[in-house]
Amino acid sequence: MPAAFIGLGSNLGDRMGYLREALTRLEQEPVRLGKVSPLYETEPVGGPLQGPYLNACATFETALSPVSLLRRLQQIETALGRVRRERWGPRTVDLDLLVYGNVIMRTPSLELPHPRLAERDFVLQPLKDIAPELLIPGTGKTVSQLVHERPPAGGVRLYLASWYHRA
Ligand code: A4P
Ligand code: MG
Repeated sequence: MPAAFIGLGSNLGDRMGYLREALTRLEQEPVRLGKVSPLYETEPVGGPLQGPYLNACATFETALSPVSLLRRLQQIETALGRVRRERWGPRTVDLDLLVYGNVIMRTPSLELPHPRLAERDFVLQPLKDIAPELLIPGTGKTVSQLVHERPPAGGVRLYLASWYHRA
């Protein structure tokens, strides 16, 4: 089964509670959860003035296609009270599909790998914790290499190493 990697983020309300609930709901889908990264507190990138995020990454194996997986992630976001207002605005929970196997696709509703992955420390840092040797399709580079090429990550600090207990 292909391995999928997702990025989780929250900067509204009970941030850690939302991220835990998102993973618990994901475990109710036909997926086999693998590693979950530590939780980082991160300064917001882009968008309006907003509070700090908690970010993490997780990996799982799944037989769901990329499109059905994205749909389920969006359903979980909605169920957890995500209201889409402005792009890059504050949210209770954001679930981004970062990488799905070696799939490369560019459609309006789904781009794989996630187009902004390589320039975001709040994604790269937790992703490196769970998959340093993961080759990002289309870049020819591993997560470790991408991290190495970035200026030292400011605005990303370890918040909690172990925060998710499997359902
Ligand atoms: N979409 C296309 N490809 C994907 C993909 N691989 N994964 C489409 C998920 N969605 C994908 O997303 C907008 C549209 O992207 C969807 O309709 C989907 O079909 P959205 O979640 O509705 O809106 P958004 O999250 O505000 O926009 P976007 O462009 O996904 O923003 P990002 O890149 O997710 O950035 N700062 C910190 N520190 N931490 C954060 O987590 N997150 C953001 C959002 C901004 N700043 C942040 C953080
Ligand atoms: Mg998003």
